[in-house]
Amino acid sequence: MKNFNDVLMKAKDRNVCIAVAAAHDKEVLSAIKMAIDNKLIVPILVGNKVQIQEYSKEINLDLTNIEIIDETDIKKCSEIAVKLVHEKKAKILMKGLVDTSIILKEVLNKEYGLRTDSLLSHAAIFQTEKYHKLLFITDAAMNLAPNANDKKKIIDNVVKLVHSLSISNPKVAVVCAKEKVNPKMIATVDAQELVERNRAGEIKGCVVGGPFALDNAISKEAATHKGITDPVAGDADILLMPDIEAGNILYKSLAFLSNTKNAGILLGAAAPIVLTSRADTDEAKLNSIALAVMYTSL
Ligand code: COD
Repeated sequence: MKNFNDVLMKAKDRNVCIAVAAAHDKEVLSAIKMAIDNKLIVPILVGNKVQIQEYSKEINLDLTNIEIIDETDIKKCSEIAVKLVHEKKAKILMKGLVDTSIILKEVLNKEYGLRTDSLLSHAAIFQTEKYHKLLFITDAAMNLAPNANDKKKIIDNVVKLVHSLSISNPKVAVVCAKEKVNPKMIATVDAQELVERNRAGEIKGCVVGGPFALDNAISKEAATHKGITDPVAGDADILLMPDIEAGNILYKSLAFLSNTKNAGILLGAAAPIVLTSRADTDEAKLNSIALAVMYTSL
């Protein structure tokens, strides 16, 4: 799959049940409407019912057959939506008008959360005319300063997502500030370790390359200019970012400063979690729902 349209087409007619935490948001409801129209989902909306009704009227979302759980407190909304997934009444969780850290704390709740043995991590996906395929960026939203072991688990999570889109053996670029290993720059040391673990067969289903500065990961021209011959250089499917600040800044730069389409999803939990920034467009939220639908059918 080369773009979000391909993903949307594949995710059609699956009607997967999704629990939306703090659904009282016009962009969220607009994405839900488009997802219903394409038969992607059957939603359960948790949030301020009066506001949900008002926004739905404005965007012509027919609420007749949609279950609404009336709750105004956003932490409680998150708890209820997480429990719906925990109890298997829904197969996908979606973040609505709620802070990422608030919903993540509910997801991590030991009693009713969605923990598994895996590390939870976020993947953002971008489509841009400036790049020849979908670009996956991880982790822009969950893990603050992952160590090499965490990074291995973050790669495992995103590779599984990429495989769900029928993209085999994706190229993972470990992004740093330069392409040579410097013991004082931990990200470059981690990159070297991850490449070795990939070559040893410990990190599977992908080809890991690095360290790379960002330009060498995504531009063949830049890589060639610097004499880099690694097959991942200039052709990365996945950018593994050194920490949350770098990941998040790249995500926001692409989303707000360039002409891109994007999506965001949290991986490694008991169910996929649609996790976009509150400021993201309804289209980004729809793309994220489509990805989550693809992932549930793994
Ligand atoms: N995967 C699995 N379990 C985890 C993970 C993870 N990625 N992170 C924490 N846990 C478990 C820990 O093992 C522990 O048992 C429990 O959760 C609490 O861990 P703490 O004490 O590290 O976690 P918190 O509650 O202080 O913080 C967890 C958050 C996810 C809230 C925190 O990591 C966070 O704020 N992340 C960034 C969210 C954010 O603000 N993003 C902004 C960009 S949109």
